[in-house]
Amino acid sequence: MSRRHFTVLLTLTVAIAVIAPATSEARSSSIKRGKWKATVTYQKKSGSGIYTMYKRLRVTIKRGRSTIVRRRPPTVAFRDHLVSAGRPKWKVANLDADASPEFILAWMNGCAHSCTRANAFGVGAPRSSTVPIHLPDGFFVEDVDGNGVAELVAGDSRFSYQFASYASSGYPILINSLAGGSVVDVTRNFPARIEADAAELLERWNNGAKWSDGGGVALAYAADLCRLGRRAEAMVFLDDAENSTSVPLVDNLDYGYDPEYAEQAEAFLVSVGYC
Ligand SMILES: [Ca+2]
Ligand SMILES: [Ca+2]
Repeated sequence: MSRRHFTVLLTLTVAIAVIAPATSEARSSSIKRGKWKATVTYQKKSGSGIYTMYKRLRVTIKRGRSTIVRRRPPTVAFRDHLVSAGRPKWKVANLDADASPEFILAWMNGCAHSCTRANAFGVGAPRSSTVPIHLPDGFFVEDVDGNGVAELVAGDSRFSYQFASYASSGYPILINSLAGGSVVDVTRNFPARIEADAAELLERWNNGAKWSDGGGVALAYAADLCRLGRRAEAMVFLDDAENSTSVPLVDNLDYGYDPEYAEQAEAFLVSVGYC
């Protein structure tokens, strides 16, 4: 190489180094299970600290050297599905009948509350290779009935802000199964867990919610009762709650006693399939 060519090349290299974005902003996170390895790569979009946003999520799942899945997280019912507030995190479990692990990627999509979105990347049947699931802040992977197939356990995010502030919202237990390749609500198969959840909500009610901003806790308790086949008891409870606790009023600026609380709470529980 001539001196002139070397100078041009050096100049170009320096120019590219200046123009090119810093590669330090590319990130990745991996998890291993046996011969399987799942990786998500992503790039910093904006912000800092716990407010950092990430973009361009890409997932690769390998078994040994073979790539089984390589794709973006699936498009689901929210626009910013490729944006994550905070780093995306992996969980791994066996979610269906075959012995291969499933990898679950969870990320926040930037909304204020109750907006963790998780995606299960199954590595069994091709049809179920990606299954979008919608769960609130924090969910657990747990084999609830000990049959070797894990379920996803959380509170039902649809109850957020219902008849209560966010902090005072009540969330009935929700148990999802992905055993068949799609998301199925199997909560009713676990009445003992619903009973335990109802007992916690009733304790919360008696320890304060019954006097103020308790519309969400009463709603969640009634939801559990309905799932236990105790709808009449749930309706009596909501009628009593209407007279004892305050809820956000229609204008959302003040709290008070809403004479239509019980009726509206029942309508909500019917609309989400509890009662
Ligand atoms: Ca499996
Ligand atoms: Ca199970």
